[in-house]
Amino acid sequence: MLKKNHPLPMYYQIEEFLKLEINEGAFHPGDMIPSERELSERFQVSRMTVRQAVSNMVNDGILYREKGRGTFVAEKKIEQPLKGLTSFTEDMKLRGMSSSSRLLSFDVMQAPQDIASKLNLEDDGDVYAVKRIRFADKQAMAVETSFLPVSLLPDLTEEIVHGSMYEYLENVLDLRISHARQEIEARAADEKESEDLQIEAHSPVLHIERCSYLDNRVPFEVVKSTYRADRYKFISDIER
Ligand code: 16G
Repeated sequence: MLKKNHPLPMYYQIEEFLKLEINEGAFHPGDMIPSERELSERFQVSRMTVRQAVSNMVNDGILYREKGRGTFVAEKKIEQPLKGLTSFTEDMKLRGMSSSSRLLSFDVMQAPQDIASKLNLEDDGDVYAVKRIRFADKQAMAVETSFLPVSLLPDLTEEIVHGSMYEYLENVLDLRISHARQEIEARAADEKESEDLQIEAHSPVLHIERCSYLDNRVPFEVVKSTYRADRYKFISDIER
């Protein structure tokens, strides 16, 4: 099964073997994998080698450990291409997943300085601050706070943002969403974020800050989003 005198180290071969088994459905998300002892007997290698393979897979987010219980298969991460300006609702639909939102707050306020300058607003420019938890198949994926100019969307309501905001902009207001600029950073979730996303305190998250524009180059949204890093990864094609 494993090749002893192979240039690829044994722990690496074990990782590849276990990944294949997971992909082929021998283990499903949430299943416990065999213990170190069982794996070392099965592969005829030391427990150290097995430990190395399992640790690498835990670091890669393929497996997760629960203290005192064992090591389990994690759910596959959602792969989000860094191309195409799609809404959360569209993203989930594309994957055959259901999307929903929990509205945490819906306020109208004077735009904070940094938001006002990104949205090209004058001093007295009011914005909506819409904070939502976004769910995919009922699992919390992201917390998003969107800032949108009141002047552009005078009739926005709580009911509208329970559904798709982009759908409202495009289909009801007939606005054309065109492009965006975003920054992605790694962070540890703060207490509130871990509570909203139902993850352990200080878990890794991906923080995205994005400014989106209409086709006439008018900025319509600044969003600050926090995505679970254990469920999300961003993918891009690059060329040389
Ligand atoms: C995405 C956008 C967010 C936008 C939302 C609209 C990022 C980081 N954020 O989540 O800016 O408000 O889509 O989704 O991608 P909706 O149409 O489902 O409300």
